[in-house]
Amino acid sequence: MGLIELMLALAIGAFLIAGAVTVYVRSCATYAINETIARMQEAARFALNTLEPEVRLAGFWGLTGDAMHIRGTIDHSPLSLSSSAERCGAGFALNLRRPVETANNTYPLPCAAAGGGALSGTDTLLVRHAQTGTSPPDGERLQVYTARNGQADAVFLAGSAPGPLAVDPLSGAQAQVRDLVAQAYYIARNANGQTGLPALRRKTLQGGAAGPRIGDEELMPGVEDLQVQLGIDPGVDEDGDGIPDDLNADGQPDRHAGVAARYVNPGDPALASARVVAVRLWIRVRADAAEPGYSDTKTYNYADVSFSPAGEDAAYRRLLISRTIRLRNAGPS
Ligand SMILES: [Ca+2]
Ligand SMILES: [Ca+2]
Ligand SMILES: [Ca+2]
Repeated sequence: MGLIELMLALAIGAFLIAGAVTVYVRSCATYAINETIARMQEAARFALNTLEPEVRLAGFWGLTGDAMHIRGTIDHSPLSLSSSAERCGAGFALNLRRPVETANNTYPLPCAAAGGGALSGTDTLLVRHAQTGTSPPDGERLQVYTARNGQADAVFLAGSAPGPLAVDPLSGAQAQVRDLVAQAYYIARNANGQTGLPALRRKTLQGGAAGPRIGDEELMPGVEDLQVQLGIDPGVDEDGDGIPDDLNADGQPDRHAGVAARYVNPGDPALASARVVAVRLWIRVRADAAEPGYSDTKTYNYADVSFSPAGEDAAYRRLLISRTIRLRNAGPS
């Protein structure tokens, strides 16, 4: 082999190695990006899968769908609770008339948000319902008693039910006791162990030897926005005058179709008389680290948000997903 051939062989070899290295580096970068996207998808899905069953059950109380006549609630002979059960307000556990309660772009609760405080501009979502399964009376937690005759329906806190728990041999249980569920979902500024990375958190009514109290837990780091809109059913307008019919003049529509006519932001004046039949959620997730060379130029438009990442913020990958959930207890009436 002459010198020229040798040089040529070396040059070709170097060229091939450089090519292989480039392919390797690029596939590593692609792998890292795919990992980031997969992690964000997993986080968003986990958040929505946690929220969905709770929202779906909102307003479920057991043998009655009507919270108005349940005693012990803030509207009807309210129970007196300890300060630790009332830390997030007396209505946190006892406002059964509002199974879905929301605050627009703010955190409204008197109890402090964990994780460095609530992230401004994010919505807060409160959900209340009875547990899907029945429980024996338990003096350590708030429970809901409902009976087929509706006579003693109540939220209670005692080792014994406020009414009989008879079982009819033909028609089964005549009354039920279920644990009361009350939760508030919000976005905190800091995840556990990573300052500056927002996280989805939840305050939850809990039981315990010292009585009911409010716990707080991180559900998913990386969730930087929670937005909520409510699907409202204004009431049936049979006579076609454009106003929901109220023949008995009690200020409330006489009938509901159980279908969302439109979606409104929390705090919309229409919520005062309309019924909430569906909840639409948006979860925006952010990667936990900035990506060198990446710049997100998208504008995210959803709910009442229009967000264009700028400066350093644009170097993070993001994912926005949405889900609409029909409330199980909001059928026609
Ligand atoms: Ca909002
Ligand atoms: Ca009408
Ligand atoms: Ca009416």
